[in-house]
Amino acid sequence: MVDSIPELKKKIDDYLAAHLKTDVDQPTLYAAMNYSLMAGGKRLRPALTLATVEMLGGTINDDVMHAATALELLHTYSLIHDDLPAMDNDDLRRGKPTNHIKFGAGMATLAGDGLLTLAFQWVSDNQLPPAIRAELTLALAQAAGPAGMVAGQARDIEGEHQELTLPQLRYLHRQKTGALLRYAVLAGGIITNQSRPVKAALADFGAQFGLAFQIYDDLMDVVGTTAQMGKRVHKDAGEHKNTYPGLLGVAGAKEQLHKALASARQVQQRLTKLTGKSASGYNQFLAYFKL
Ligand code: GRG
Repeated sequence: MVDSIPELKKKIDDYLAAHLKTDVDQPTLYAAMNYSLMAGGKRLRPALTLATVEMLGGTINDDVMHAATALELLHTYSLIHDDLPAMDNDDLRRGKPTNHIKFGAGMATLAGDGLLTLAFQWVSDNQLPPAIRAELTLALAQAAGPAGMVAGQARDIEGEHQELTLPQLRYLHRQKTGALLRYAVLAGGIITNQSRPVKAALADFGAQFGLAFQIYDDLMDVVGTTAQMGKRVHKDAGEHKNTYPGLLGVAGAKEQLHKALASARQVQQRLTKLTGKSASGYNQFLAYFKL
């Protein structure tokens, strides 16, 4: 039985609220890290990990929580750094002033650095079997680092001055947003010690979900509102960002979103065949995409 997303979110919120303080030894730094971490994120990434663990018959204990919520630390770092004046220069995130507006760019940079580093502490400092901790650490580094999210962000910055092709844009999205969501699902398979083919299918599901997620975010920048999104919208076009609606129009972007979702559903079926267990726990995540 898989918990609902609100149940998972509550577990994650409670765990983060209780555990961040122990590991941060400077009051302003703690305030800055805690400010963005507890600013009301949806917790989709660790929720995907926990739902995957439950779907595969695993139990959510403190060690699993420590490893799974590390990803939210890392995701929050990426948002703080993305909002900095030297990057996207945003003043609103999760419906609140961004970290550098509240704490200044120097402290915001350090809050991001602290969250990134602490994420690796949390995936490695728990009582899961050593081989599982090592595999999680490597997979997280590959997803978040210079062959994953950081590379995607670099492509994004450089791409502002050129029009990318659809395959280039898809690759950028896979790295920038998709890599962490792919890791989120894969991590559930690593924690429950699944076979190689099952882990490959989990990674595929996460990658398709991640692509859909970024296309949806692009679309919502065009058709959504600031109140819905908790951040400024209608920014991408003005900044000459490469986006799906910018390249294909709203209808074309919706078509690509539906394709990514159809692929994700196919992988869900493959997973059920491979594991003999229902993968319907993912349906609540696929319901996120409302157009
Ligand atoms: C700074 C190295 C570095 C990377 C930043 C992910 C990223 C790379 C930047 C974020 C840009 C962005 C807003 C992308 C759209 C998709 C996305 C990641 C949205 C935010 O994630 P949600 O919707 O946010 O899960 P919450 O606040 O709910 O956690």
